[in-house]
Amino acid sequence: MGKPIHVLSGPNLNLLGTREPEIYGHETLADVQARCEARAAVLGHTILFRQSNHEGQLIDWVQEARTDASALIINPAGYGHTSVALLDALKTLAIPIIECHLSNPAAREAFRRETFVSLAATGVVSGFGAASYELAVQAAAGLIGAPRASA
Ligand code: CA2
Repeated sequence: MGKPIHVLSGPNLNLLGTREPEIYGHETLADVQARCEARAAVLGHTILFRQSNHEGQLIDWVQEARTDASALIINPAGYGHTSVALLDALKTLAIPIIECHLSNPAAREAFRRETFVSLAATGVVSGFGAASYELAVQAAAGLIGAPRASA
């Protein structure tokens, strides 16, 4: 089997399922992880699933993905809207990058309509709740091994 697909989730997503279910759904991050692992298994891939509330930790994990991952899925949460440093790290990757959001940020407050991460992403999946992560795994699996288009 090849390298795992790395799945990163950003700040506050450890609390998923505990508030704002009308926006983010009732499932916990452990439920989301189980969905990703099941979908990846069907597609012949494995998952490394991690969450952090810390920008530097997420950047360290993005850098790790340069050598250890076949693709990167990232829900940057609030850092997507603020972190040039995360964008800079993502731009060093030569593997597919899928940006993933539970909600559809484009349909919410103006400050959520832009993410720095999108500038480095191969593609974006938003608005399908926990299924966004599964769809991102599906998309990543389809891209692994394909040459990465550059902007
Ligand atoms: O829709 C998404 O996945 C977001 O990345 C979630 C972020 C938000 O800042 C982005 O604009 C869109 C917020 C994550 C909040 O985490 C939660 C904590 C508890 C319950 C639900 C979500």
